[in-house]
Amino acid sequence: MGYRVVVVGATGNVGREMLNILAERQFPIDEIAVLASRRSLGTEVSFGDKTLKTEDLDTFDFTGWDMALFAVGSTATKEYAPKAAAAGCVVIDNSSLYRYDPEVPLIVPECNPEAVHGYSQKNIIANPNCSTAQMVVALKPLHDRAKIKRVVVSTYQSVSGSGKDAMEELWEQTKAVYNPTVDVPAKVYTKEIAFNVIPHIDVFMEDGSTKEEWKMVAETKKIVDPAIKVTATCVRVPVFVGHSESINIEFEDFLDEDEARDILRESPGIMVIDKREDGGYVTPKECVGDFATFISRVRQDSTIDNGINLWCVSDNLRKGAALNAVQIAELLGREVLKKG
Ligand code: 11C
Repeated sequence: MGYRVVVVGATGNVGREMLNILAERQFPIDEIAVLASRRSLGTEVSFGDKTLKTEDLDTFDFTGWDMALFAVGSTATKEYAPKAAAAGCVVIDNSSLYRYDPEVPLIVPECNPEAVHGYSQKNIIANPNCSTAQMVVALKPLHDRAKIKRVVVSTYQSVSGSGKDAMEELWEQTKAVYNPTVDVPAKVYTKEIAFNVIPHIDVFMEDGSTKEEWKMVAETKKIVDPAIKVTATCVRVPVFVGHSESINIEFEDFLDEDEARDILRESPGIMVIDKREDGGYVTPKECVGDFATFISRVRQDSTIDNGINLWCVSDNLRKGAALNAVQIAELLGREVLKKG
């Protein structure tokens, strides 16, 4: 026996990846419904070798459905997730709406799978922000060994994190560079993204940081350890898919770079590619479509007593969103619903 699963926001970047990953991982499904807003209604989406027609989120009855993977913005989530949850359908939500709610577990299955049991407080589980998800996969096993005090992270985030319109904007601006008669003004971003980098993701906060940077701080604390201090600078780069992060970690105890590499190599969800030679590291282009979080450039930071630097790359639509949501669904099935 399998599950009755709903994917909400099935026509977006993340919704489509959720369907791909549910099919790729052969998630035990008896019935699947794909929902979209009125605007995308009737659009067809692929699920394995099938084509599914989207149904109307506004009128859908969640009663009798086991779980709903939400991949819509916070406004639609606010309206529809409580309806699904009240109907007895467990919501796995990719928006930021519930992430910081103490009654909603925020889960990266490699880090805090035990938190799944907290789902019943609201019948909702939150999926973290993409830049947090890949970072905590790397931090958690190192924290278990040498206790992390502080993390300094700089991100290089792909445009797919902002959705399909942003991917289109990068594509059109890139082509326009070779055709000076065409002007493609910035719409999604505040400045041109083609052949540029923009140190601004999400809205500005009062302290001068951005919400994306704040999310990395708050979510790492909730998922790994509230004692870890994180300072982040989040930057958009002209890459279609795949977020990269330069991470500097200060530990309480000394951790040798070889041991750090070995720990990461043995840890779930991580692939270490670290050859210290030309091309012996992973770039975002190479991680697209993969499940792993890739770690390269592990090395001692000799400017502090107990420091390690590393480079972390992952497919933001997968580990950063859809894959993590499906892993939560698998965890919920295995530990709680026990149907599959
Ligand atoms: C980006 N990290 O790359 C964002 C996208 O809170 O789920 C995901 C935003 C979120 O723009």
